[in-house]
Amino acid sequence: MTVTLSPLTLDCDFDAGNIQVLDTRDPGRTRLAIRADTHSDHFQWFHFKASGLTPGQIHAFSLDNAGKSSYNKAWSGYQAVASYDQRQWFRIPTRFDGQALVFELYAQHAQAWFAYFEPYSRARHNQLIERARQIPGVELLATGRSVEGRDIALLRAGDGAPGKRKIWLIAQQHPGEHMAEWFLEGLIDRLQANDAAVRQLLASADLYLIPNMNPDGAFRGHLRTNFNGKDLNRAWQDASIEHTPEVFFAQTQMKQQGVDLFLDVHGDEEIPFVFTAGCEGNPGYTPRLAALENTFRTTLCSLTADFQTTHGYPLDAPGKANMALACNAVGEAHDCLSLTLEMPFKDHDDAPNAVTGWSAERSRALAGAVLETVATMVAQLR
Ligand code: GEM
Ligand code: ZN
Repeated sequence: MTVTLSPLTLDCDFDAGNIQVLDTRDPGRTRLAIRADTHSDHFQWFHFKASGLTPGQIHAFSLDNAGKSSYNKAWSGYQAVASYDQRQWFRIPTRFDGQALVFELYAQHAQAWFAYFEPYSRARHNQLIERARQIPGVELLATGRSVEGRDIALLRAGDGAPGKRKIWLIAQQHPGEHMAEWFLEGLIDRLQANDAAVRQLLASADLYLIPNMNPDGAFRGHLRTNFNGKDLNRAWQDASIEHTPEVFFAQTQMKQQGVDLFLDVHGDEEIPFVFTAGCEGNPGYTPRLAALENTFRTTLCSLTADFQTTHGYPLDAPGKANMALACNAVGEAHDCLSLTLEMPFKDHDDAPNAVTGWSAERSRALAGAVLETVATMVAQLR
């Protein structure tokens, strides 16, 4: 029996939306392209809605410019995510031919959303901040402003009393790395639970949290940059209110409050594992800091199968670190344990999940293990 598919309607005019429609004449294979970040050549993040799907039929979508994206080697082994309700997301069959990334949905409903990773919306961010402010002991300590004027919330859990260690976590400098704010949501969930590990931690430390460092880029469906096309994780040596107010705000607050442990939460396009990168290339790197990095990694490995230390970025040679990166700049300025935490856009191949790959849920759960890790280390930080 021949089934005539109705023409599809494509939409991305919403929070974190990104797609360019090239050709919808064949509803069985819609041709699309990913838009670049504003004032930048970076692109990789995509997120769009398709309506007019025919349940029971396969609809293919082709991102024709994927082969020219920022991390075009990352598409091999990658599977796109889809959702019928924007809550339950699942991986779908995906192939990359060196030019186009093609993914297919055996439609169960007449509309679906597709994305590079499960998006974290601005509305959910606003709800998260308001929920956090209701947690006893948590306050909105300061609010920065992005280039376009969006709030950048700095939360503090704890009273800021003298002698308390200051634990900083920032997320989503790179706006397409939505797993980072899912991670911060998981951390705030644990603060709300106020379990033994949280109470142990907050007895001697305060948490300083910036759940989204790059609200303009996130809302605009960027991969890498802020509204000015600046990579915030290359701005920590020359941040300015004009070009990178997001970093300028965070650095100013860190100078005011102090930092005893810093975690910069990211996502990685290529490496299918959860891992950290440290400050081994910093001029001020010491055996003390090396030992703290090792303790963090060893402890986190013991607490979750969703972390490992075999795979990750190449180590920086001594004195050769790029000091424009947050992790390196903060570690050097505050002589503290400072790490970049990377979660995959693909899956954590030591403990794969065929249905979801790496996901929002696993990002949230990882935050709990990180919080427990930090709770065991507070007394060692200085
Ligand atoms: C990475 S951090 C790169 C760190 N590299 C080394 N060798 N320490 C970036 O900004 O490029 C973080 C990310 O984008 O996820
Ligand atoms: Zn990043």
